Amino acid sequence: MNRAELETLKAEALEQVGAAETADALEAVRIHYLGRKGLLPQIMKILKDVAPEERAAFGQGANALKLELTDALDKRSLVLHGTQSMGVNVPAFDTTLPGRWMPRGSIHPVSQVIEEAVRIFATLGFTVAEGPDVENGYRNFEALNTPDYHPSLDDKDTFWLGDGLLLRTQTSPVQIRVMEQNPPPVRIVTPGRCYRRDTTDATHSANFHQIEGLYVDRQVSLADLKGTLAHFARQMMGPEVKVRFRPHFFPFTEPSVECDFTCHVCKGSGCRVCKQSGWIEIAGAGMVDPRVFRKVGYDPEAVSGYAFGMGIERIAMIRFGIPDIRMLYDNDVRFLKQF
Ligand code: 2U9
Repeated sequence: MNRAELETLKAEALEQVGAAETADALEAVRIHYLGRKGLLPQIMKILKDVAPEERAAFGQGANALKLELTDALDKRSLVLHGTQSMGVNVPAFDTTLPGRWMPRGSIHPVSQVIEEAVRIFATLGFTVAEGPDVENGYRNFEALNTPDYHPSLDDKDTFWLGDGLLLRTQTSPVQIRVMEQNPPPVRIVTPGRCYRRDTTDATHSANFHQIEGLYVDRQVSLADLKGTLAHFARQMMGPEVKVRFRPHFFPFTEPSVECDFTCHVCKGSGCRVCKQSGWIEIAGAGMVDPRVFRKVGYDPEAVSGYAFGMGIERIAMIRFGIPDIRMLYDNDVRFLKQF
């Protein structure tokens, strides 16, 4: 065998590597050329019979053949076994296999209402603030001008955790945190989970969601509050909804109001859903009590503000016609995927 024959052998070997369509066929090519009893070991054996003046060149040619062939085998093996991606061998993707079924989730109705409410208030300049579910009695009650003899502090209404900590009964402690840390003006909404020791029934859940709002600046008035809630009502329920305000009492606002929207079912004429009144109670609100401002270091002579709060589940039930609050927490996909 001479050098030219060696070149021919190399060309043949490389062609066979390229033609191998399976890993087994490729392995057969490797064994044929590089295996213990393969062609290349045999060539090495006859090296001593080659004429001395040709021997060095022949040896180099045989080595080059071995290296090139090994490289070509490795590369072809990668192609047959898989593709090289980010330095990792990924199994070859079999495009003939049927696709895997991936169930598509949907946004929970409670999250949908929160997203929509946040979007509406964002168009009015409100930003979102969030805080922890575990709070202390000071931020949940005292800073909100709720005296320690108030019934809502009772063990049968609030989940106390010990060491003066509790599960927040409203998201108002978030507003306290924001005011403690930022000078006025403040314009925030606080969506979040709240907890009350309520016995569960069709309209009550010990765990529910609120969105509250707070706007503090110079000369904020009750008229601003009414305009904001009326705008929210029309955006959330449709342009024909009407809004009314009734006097109320909350420890943290003065004056305080409750806000009703016309019934979405009868449009105000009276039906079973609104107990013939034509109205549905949606939100509580009012002008922030000066005592609350003093607690966070704001000057009630310099600034005023309004605050409001509403239950998300209640709005979700009205919007989607859900008759029982517990359906929102059963996590039955047949129910959830309808929204
Ligand atoms: C600060 C000062 C005042 C937030 C307010 C209500 C009235 C209210 C209820 C609606 C339905 C709770 O989920 S619900 O049961 N909320 O009636 N919330 S005013 O007032 C604040 C908040 C923060 C610093």
